[in-house]
Order: sequence, then C-alpha cells, then structure tokens
Amino acid sequence: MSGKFIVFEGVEGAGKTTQIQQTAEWLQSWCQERVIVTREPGGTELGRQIRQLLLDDLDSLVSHRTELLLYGADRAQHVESLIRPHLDRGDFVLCDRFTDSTIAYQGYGRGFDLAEIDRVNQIATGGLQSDLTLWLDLDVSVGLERVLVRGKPDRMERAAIDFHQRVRRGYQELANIYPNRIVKIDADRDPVVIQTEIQSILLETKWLPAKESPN
Ligand code: T5A
Repeated sequence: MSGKFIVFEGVEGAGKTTQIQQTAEWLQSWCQERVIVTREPGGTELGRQIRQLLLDDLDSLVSHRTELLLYGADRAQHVESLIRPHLDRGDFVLCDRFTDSTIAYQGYGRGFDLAEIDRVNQIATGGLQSDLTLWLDLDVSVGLERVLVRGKPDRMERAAIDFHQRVRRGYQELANIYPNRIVKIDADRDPVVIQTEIQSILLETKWLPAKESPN
C-alpha cells in the first residue's frame, strides 16, 4: 500500500468539510487525479443509508451499543470498498472523520468501554490507521453555534453540551497518546490561516511529488 491516508477530525462545526475541500484542491495541483475526498459516516452507497439512520432517522432511544456498531459497519464497508483500493493505487485519501471519531464520541462522549471500541475499530479497519490526522480543535460552543446557524441540528448535534465537551477532551487525550500521528490545529481562526498551516504540515511530510507540468 503506497498511498497516504489523511484524516480530518474535530468537534461539530470545527471546519473539517471546509478545510478538506481546500486541501484537496491544493493537493490536486501536485497530483491531479490521485486525490480522493470521502467521509464517515456515508462514504459508500451503504454508508449513505447508515448515515441517514444515524443522523436523521434514529431517535434518542437507540442504544449506545447499536450506535457503535452502525458506525463500525459504515467503516468496514468504507475501508474495504473505497479506502484500501485507493491507497493500493497510490492515491491520497482525505477522509472527514475515522476511528478517532468513534473513540472520542462513543468512548469519551457516550462513556463506552475504550477496549471494546478498539475491538470494533480493529474489525472494521483490519488494522488500517491514518498516516496523519489533522485535529481541528475548537471550543464546542463556537462549533455548535456555527452549525446551528446552518439549520436544524442532527441527532448528534442535539446532544447535551457536556457530551460535546467530553468528545473534545477525548481528542486531547488521543493527541497526547499519539503525538506523531495526530496534529492539533487551532480551528478558531480565519479559514485561510488554517489552510496555510495545513499546507505547511503536509509539505513537511515530504509525501508530495514534484508538481506535474501543466500540459
Ligand atoms: N460520529 C462520526 C460518531 O459519533 N462516531 C463516528 O465514528 C463517526 C465517524 C457526523 C456525526 O457523526 C458522529 C460525529 C458527528 O456528530 P457530520 O455531519 O459529518 O456528522 O458532522 P461533522 O463532521 O461535525 O460536520 P459539520 O459539517 O457539522 O462540521 P465541519 O465539517 O467540521 O464544519 P464545516 O466545514 O462544515 O463548517 C461548519 C460551518 O462553519 C463555517 C462553515 O462555513 C460552515 O458554515 N466555518 C467557519 N466559520 C468561522 N471560522 C472558520 N474557521 C470556519 N470554518 C468553517
């Protein structure tokens, strides 16, 4: 497997979607057809149905165990049918959320046993980890305000503020445990400034090929 797997993480409204799109456009100037943007949940056809269930259709009575397994099912299909094949081709795969979301949300947020979450993640990914995770760190109330302006909150966004605060603490713990894989980025700044920092981080990795000639 020779591609690179770059994951964007963070609390609600941290700016992952904004930054992942800009990063993809920038990376495409190095390697036009080799940049794939995807997300969890919902990176595959089956995943889109699971996403609909998780974010819109299920009510608050769904058990935490069921929620965990649905995120795991989405990931298993995503890794096998999309992420691994692209990495095998040597592509850059940019993914909006991956295993650290499950640890932060279902583990730290819901309080689910972390060892069980590791087992579900292991089954779903077959051991695949990101090469780099860009954690866009933001005060949860700032992020929730951003998403509320956008419209009706989904099932996860409607969770209590202390749930989201535990999720943020989860990301901090993960960044402490995996300092080489997870890079913390202050997301409470102008999007242009954040994007410049992301580009600098990626340039430092030396993963980018020489720019292709324009013809
Ligand atoms: N989940 C997911 C789990 O619980 N377990 C799991 O294992 C997985 C994989 C996914 C939900 O599922 C949960 C986590 C989530 O609750 P989602 O819709 O994909 O749902 O949710 P998010 O990933 O949080 O997506 P959002 O769109 O809500 O947030 P983003 O992508 O972080 O933010 P973005 O870029 O869309 O920006 C939000 C708003 O802020 C503005 C944007 O213009 C936009 O309006 N904005 C900024 N404003 C000011 N300054 C900046 N720097 C800004 N950057 C963006």
